[in-house]
Amino acid sequence: MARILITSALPYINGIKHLGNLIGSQLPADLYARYNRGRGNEVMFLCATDEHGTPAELAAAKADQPVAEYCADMHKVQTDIADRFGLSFDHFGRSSSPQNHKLTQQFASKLADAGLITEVSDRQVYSNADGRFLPDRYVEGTCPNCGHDGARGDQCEECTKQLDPTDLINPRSAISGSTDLEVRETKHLFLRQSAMRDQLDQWIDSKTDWPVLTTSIAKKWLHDGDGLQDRGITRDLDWGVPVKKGDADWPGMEGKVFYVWFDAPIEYIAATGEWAEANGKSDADWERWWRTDKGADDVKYVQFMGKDNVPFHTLSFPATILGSGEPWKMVDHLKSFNYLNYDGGQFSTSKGRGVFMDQALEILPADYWRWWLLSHAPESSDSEFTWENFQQSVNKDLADVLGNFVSRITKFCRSKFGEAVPEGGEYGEQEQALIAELTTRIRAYEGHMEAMEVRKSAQELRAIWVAGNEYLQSAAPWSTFKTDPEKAATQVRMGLNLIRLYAVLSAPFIPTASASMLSAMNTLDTSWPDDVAEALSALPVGHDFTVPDVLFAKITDDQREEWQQRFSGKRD
Ligand code: B3M
Ligand code: ZN
Repeated sequence: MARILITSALPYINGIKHLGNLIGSQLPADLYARYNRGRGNEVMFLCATDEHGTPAELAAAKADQPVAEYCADMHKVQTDIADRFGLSFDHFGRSSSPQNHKLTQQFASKLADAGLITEVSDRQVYSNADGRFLPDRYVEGTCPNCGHDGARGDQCEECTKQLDPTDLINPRSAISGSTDLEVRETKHLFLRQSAMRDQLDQWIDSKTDWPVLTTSIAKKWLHDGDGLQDRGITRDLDWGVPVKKGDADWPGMEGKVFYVWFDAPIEYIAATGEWAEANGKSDADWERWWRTDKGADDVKYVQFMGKDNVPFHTLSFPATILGSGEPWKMVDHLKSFNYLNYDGGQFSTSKGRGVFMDQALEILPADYWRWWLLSHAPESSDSEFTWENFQQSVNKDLADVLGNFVSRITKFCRSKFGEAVPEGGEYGEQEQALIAELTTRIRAYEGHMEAMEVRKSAQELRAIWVAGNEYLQSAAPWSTFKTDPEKAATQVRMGLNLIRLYAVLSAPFIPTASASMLSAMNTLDTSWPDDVAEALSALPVGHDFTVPDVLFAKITDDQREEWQQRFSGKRD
């Protein structure tokens, strides 16, 4: 049994995420977590809300709430939505937790001891109109790298370049819109990333099995020279982890907090501590996932994220860990995603363009979305959500191929043999051929899942459903029954066993439908089909079942048009 540690990039606390965010990290991470649990591996799957920094402060100000209260409320909202999407986190934490405060301050202390932190008199943007410093997203302007207007002071979303507010051309305050800005001196801590360049370079070179998207982004920032500038890790803000050296005050840093991108990845570790506390576990129970001196050396650690987060996970966070000199578990495999676009443009949180997670669940259950998003994951390039494509894949894959199969076989059995697995005889030639085909396909499915090839996994799963349909079509028990009822019974027994098998294989993609299928088949047997022939005899003769409700309803043209209209513009 392997031990798999899985983290998804932490969604910012500022509002409900859209489907593009969901498919960029949390959903594929969930797929992988569910698959590994299904294979009997020990899984620790973590996520949390990313609560510090300017996004949180700006959103709280907009909601007219104190920031701590805003974050507590939004954490509940995000937890509930994650739950309803079937995101099976072992713990969904908060980067504002006491565990993260403590760990972040400890990391800073270790880095300082190692001589990797310097105190710099830094130049920061100050707004005369707002009477305060404007770190990160408090400043907006034109990207010096690609010319995109609307780049933020921390990063350009368009070209992914990490920025400092002073880099922006034509800067303006995100609070007041004022352009009456000046640069003032203020003291800050800098992490000497440049001193760790060779170490990071070697570490990335050792990751030969990483996707090209990941390594190319990392290498670009490493070798362009400016990717590994020393980075300011403190800010003039009220909300965040106070700058301390472990438990001790840090002279000169009073009233400052750590930069959100310094504490956020540390929350991956801290969330595991939160998990331990919430479940009455000991420190040793979470440390065995993270400390290589305490049992974590046999852990496989996989991170999921959108491409804009890659530089922080391949350079900044590893610099924190390597620099601490402590034996923390580092990422083994980093799976990154391109962007999902929406109906001829981009998803936009600010414009309310596209479907947001709460709205999606108002119109259809989670499995419909999970299937479409995962089977169209933006892996090798950006991909696009269109309502036509969504309607087509739901109606074909889910309703026609899978749903129809389940409905046909259970209803036919009920009408001819009653609601129990009929006896018939041994599986014949046709069944053996099906078993052979499924064996090949299931082994391929496992290979794709293990390689985190999300689209290929979905394609293979669909092919597995199709194989069952084709079998049913050509075996045609409804005709066989007229001349050879015993043979028809054998075919139906195969069909019912296929439903259980499909429930097990499909659970990572469509957990709710899988649970309905298992419950209709009246079984708790979710064992993985290591031996397909055996798996297709799991439901014995005489085993009771029921005909399930319709698993997937088709999307009508009217619905499609209505939704297309509804999500095209400004969010109300
Ligand atoms: N919250 C950025 C994002 O949601 C950020 C990820 C943090 S992962 C440690 O795109
Ligand atoms: Zn840019």
